[in-house]
Amino acid sequence: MITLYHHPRTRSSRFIFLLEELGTPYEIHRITNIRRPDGSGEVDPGNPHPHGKSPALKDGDTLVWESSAIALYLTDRFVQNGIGPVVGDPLRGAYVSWLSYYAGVMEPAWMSAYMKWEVPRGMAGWVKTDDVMAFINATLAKGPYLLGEKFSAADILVGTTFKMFMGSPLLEPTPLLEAYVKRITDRPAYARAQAKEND
Ligand SMILES: N[C@@H](CCC(=O)N[C@@H](CS)C(=O)NCC(=O)O)C(=O)O
Repeated sequence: MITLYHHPRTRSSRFIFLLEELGTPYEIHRITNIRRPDGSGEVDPGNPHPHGKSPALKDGDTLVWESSAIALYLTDRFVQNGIGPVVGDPLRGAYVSWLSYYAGVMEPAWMSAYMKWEVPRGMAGWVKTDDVMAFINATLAKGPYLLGEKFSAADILVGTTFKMFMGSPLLEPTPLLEAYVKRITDRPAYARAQAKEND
């Protein structure tokens, strides 16, 4: 049985969405507490994540953590709905690149912009958000998804992140990005996941 360790309105929410897309049985284990940026909250001792974060996933005795790893693990493990190109698929390279790009470039770029950290170009392992957005806009202009015609778990990570930040100082809404977010969040699996958010 797949167990998703979930705390409402955190990065784990998107894995309810992915699990609904995959159509495989799973259970949600509610993480009772996490640390908050204001210093409140604490680690739930029942959370198997090595740093007490959300999400974590267990497949029997196998523990998976880090969002991109969970996305890749699940789409490799449950291939039936084709949500992630598998080894041998010509889109596999782009798929694993987008998952790694999300974790290793996009999130650090946004976090450093949010914190107003000036990161010297060419030194950090990531680029500035303007560069990220130029690349994403160019990709989605060919779209409709990051992998072209194919929807994947990479769109779940990127599309739900855009939904959260759209209109904030970090992400200016554009017709292209708004249409992309709508395309992702109009999916029936997203609505099913929203209904389970507080489970
Ligand atoms: N890199 C991790 C980040 C997970 C993360 O930081 N989750 C936040 C909630 S959205 C959390 O659990 N924060 C509590 C803490 O950092 O202790 C991933 O993508 O899975």
